Amino acid sequence: MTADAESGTISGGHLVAKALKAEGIDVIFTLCGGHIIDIYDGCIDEGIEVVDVRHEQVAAHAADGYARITGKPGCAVVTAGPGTTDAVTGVANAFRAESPMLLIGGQGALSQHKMGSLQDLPHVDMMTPITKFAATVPSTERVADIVSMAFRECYNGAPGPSFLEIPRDVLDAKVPLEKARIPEAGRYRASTRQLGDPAAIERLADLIVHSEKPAILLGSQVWTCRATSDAVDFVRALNVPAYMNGSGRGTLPPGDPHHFQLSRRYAFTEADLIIIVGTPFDFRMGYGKRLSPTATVVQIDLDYRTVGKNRDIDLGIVGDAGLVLSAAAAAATGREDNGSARRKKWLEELREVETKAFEKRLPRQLSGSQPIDPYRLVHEINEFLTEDTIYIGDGGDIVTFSGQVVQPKSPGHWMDPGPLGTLGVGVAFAMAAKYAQRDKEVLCLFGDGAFSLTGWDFETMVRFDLPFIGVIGNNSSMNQIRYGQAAKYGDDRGRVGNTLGDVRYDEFARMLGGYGEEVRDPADIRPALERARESGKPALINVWVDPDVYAPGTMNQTMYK
Ligand SMILES: Cc1ncc(C[n+]2csc(CCOP(=O)(O)OP(=O)(O)O)c2C)c(N)n1
Ligand SMILES: [Mg+2]
Repeated sequence: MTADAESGTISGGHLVAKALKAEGIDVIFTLCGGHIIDIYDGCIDEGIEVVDVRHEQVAAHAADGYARITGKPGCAVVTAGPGTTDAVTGVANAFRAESPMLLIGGQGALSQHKMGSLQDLPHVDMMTPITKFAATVPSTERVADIVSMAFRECYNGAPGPSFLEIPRDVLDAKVPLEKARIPEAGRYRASTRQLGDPAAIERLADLIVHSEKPAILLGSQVWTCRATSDAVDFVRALNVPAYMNGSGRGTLPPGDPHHFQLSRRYAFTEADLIIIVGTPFDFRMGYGKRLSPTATVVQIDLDYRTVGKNRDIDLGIVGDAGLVLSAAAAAATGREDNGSARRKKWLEELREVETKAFEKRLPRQLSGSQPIDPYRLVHEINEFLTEDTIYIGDGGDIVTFSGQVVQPKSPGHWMDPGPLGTLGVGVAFAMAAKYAQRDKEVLCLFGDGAFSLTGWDFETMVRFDLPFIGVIGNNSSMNQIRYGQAAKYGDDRGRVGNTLGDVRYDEFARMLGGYGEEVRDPADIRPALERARESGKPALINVWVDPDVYAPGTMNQTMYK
């Protein structure tokens, strides 16, 4: 027991730590500042570990990543002013990715409000458009109360980030324990899971039972809702081919008869029923324009604002992916014939398209050319992943290649920034994933440009003994942007603002106490990955890839058309 507890008082920082503990949070990601140190002191008492990083953007991305991996909210704590502005990108990324995290920012003392105190900025104004809730904590007594309020708001509809600023005098002051409201674990917020309109679920069951050619897209919310087994049961019971995107990847393992990937465009053109689960009609979905105009379209989402946005739908259901899919499966199973046998031919048709597309690309994946074909690199990574490898993609063109080839073997084992497309999430996501799941292997594929943005936090991975396998697809360029520039302005004038040095990231890793090696021959990729695995250290394998080869996904981007 601390002296404060003995004296019957408690400070704001200790109240923060108690509120975090009530959420089951066991770590904060932070970069220090005088405004926030009392939170660290509280964390010591509550047994919450303080992981101190080298850039606040990384702290915020790590909180986002922690939320995705654990299903608990993540927390980042940063100082006032530049500490908070540095974290904006991480919060924004979590906002677009629907990831529940709390950013706590310091603030000048209330007693110096608007007097020009050190690092004073209007944080709440800045954070309001990119959070579900942003507020100032007005008094020490209310610190834990408002933290619990922020968590409640994180889970309103589709989850997302909250922001609180705590003025220095509010944080440091001590109040009598009995005056502070300290919400108790499990007693201050309710589950927000919703089943959806029962009539709509009956209708979905009807549609599926009568469909000859259905297809389902399992998006990120399938993972957010931890709906893996409900989704798997649904597609198996009703014999529906499944495509996956975002964090929904890995819901079904590769090789599963209902797992499809390369035939998606064909399926969405030929299907008579398309069920979109937990992913918006945004740029990744061509704003919903690429679906067959004659198909019946069903959209299931946690957020009512997403349903029917950008294109009309035939049936919308606002609810939890798992609850909705299991209720629909149950309703359909009650019918005399749920139609699953009739759909056998449709699955065979799609499998054929799938196999042809795979075989067409295979020679590229096995290419022995030097410099290395990026397809070969991502192929080797895909072969190397185990059921227990969490895969992270952080880069441009190289990650676009991997999106086609790399298939996570288990649910929740795929991490990408999400629709904000933020470069620089990789080290932070690796940090959060390894921290939360020590028994998992973590592999991150970086573009050289992406790694450079936040790469210094490789040192944090070393300091906290968080081994992971980093692979840099090094083309000494920002290739995804270069492609569009070359297409628009020609090769010469297109080579501006996108050229990076030939940097030895393997040496950088070794300098910081990690493992590193470089690869030029494709035959050396696999052995290098294995040595990185065996090193038991944070590792960077610097793979020189051909800078003049672009991913089809990059070449097809609508922004270049
Ligand atoms: C923070 C951020 N800055 C800029 C961009 C724009 N951008 C998208 S892809 C890309 C190039 C990335 O280069 P690299 O990571 O080396 O991958 P490559 O395309 O070369 O494979 C850039 C700059 C972005 N998405 N995020
Ligand atoms: Mg690059």
